Amino acid sequence: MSDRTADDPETYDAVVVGAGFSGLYMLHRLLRSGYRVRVLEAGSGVGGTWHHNRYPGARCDIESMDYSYSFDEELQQEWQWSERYAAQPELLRYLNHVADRHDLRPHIDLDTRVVSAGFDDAADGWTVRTDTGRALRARWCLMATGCLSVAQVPAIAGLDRFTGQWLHTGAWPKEGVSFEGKRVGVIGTGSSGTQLIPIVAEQAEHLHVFQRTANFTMPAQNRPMTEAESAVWKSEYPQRRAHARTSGFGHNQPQNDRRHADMTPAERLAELESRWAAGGLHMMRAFADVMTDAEANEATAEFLRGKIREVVHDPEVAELLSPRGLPFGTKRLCSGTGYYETFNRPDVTLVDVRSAPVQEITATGLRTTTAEYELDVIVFATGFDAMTGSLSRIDVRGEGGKTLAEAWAAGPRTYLGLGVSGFPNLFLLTGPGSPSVFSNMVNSAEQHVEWVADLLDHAHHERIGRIEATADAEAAWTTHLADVAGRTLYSRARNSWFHGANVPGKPQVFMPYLGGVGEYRRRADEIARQDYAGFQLTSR
Ligand code: NA7
Repeated sequence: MSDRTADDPETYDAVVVGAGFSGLYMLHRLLRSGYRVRVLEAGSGVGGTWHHNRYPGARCDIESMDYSYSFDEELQQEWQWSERYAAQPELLRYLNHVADRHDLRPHIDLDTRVVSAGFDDAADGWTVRTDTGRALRARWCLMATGCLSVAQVPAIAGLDRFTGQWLHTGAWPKEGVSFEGKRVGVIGTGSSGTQLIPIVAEQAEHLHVFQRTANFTMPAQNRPMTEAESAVWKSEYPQRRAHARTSGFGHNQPQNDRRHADMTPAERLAELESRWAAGGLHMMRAFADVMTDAEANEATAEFLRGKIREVVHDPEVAELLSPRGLPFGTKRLCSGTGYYETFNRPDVTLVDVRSAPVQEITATGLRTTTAEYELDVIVFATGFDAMTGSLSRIDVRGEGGKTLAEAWAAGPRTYLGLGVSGFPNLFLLTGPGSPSVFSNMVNSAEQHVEWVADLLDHAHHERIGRIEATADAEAAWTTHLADVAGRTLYSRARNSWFHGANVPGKPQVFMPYLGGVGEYRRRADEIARQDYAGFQLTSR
């Protein structure tokens, strides 16, 4: 159903930026509708997050049976996940399989970074330029650039002088890294750090963990996925996928609908223990009001501190590992294996860089305000310029040459996290303002892809050449987003990447939508039914 002239080999109906979960499915959907599509991917392979995050221990924290595509019934019946939570190599194999299975590779350019995207008012289309010197033209520009794809290495003085090896978890070398016999320092104790630390500890001669903020790390309770367990899931997929789509977070973890105050002390304890035993992110759903009521939240936090004290032998280390001062869950809950146990090892030292910050990297290690550490390898598990970082690194210019950086100077403003006023025919997949990182990303990616694909099909049939979020719709959505976040404890914990606090100079705005995956989908579908209310659709 191509609607562009095909004379110019670099003219397409749609350009998709990124070949991760969103980009691959977007490509598949558009090809199925008969569009001419090109996908541009900066990495040397498909897979996005799972191509780049190859650090030892990298693993999804949503169960694989949920964290997988639902659009291909045969695929979801055939694919056998080996573990409850798939590790990075298996996820990457899965995404490569999808690329082959649906013959997507001929439409993807790897090792191709998009440097700019400019809207041409007269042509109602975009020109997308790459670091390989190409200029692709397309009516629709679809940003599938990921929420956590720009690695954030802190600006610590002296890194250029370091004579050892340094790495960031989010840009891990394909050939891997050996820590055998090495003195290793890991900076950062978020999801990546807490997954990596137990594995590095097993190999390194000595491991120093430089912790600025303690995070709660749940035992993942990972285990092999038996065929029997998998068969039950597969037979129940119709109901389970349907449930995930209308749930709060896009997966099948059960939610306790009772408020903390409405339960007896014995019931609360039983609930918390069962969540601990279930592992992973189950604790986030322990009480209906765990993220809105300070008492429910603190009870959960104190239960977890008790678990840390049970595991960690040295009471001072246990206390240092115990998060305080931030409500439970307002920094992303971590899920790992053997994390707290690692600090009982004689060859692992926890260093508090909150009270004595890292001052500089030296030629042979690292110096805090109170001590110096000799290191052969420094691993930065220091996170990402989340949600907007991948977009802000592209020079995106909309109507009248206005840049996205200007439009978002005070923080991202979107309509549904999908459209931006002043940037017609540009769609963000799992963008800021959508549930995205507050959901099973695969579920959210599928929902955005299907919503956008339906819109583009509608545009084709109705001969619509231009689609743009109105300023009013964008303003109302931005207000709604902030109102929803304001009703939760997240508004009390501004020191997180959800607010952009981890990137110096970044506007401090709560970026993901907290209204829930089901509610978000309901609203998005309703908007589509109302002829895409809030978007201005203009005929060609
Ligand atoms: P996160 O969750 O952003 O964690 C980064 C960690 O690095 C966190 O503990 C930070 O401490 C720490 N950090 C960052 N900069 C510094 C400096 N300069 N000094 C000391 N410590 C520092 O990133 P992850 O990769 O672990 O996880 C990202 C998401 O991926 C995760 O939430 C899941 O959704 C999957 P801070 O808390 O800022 O004090």
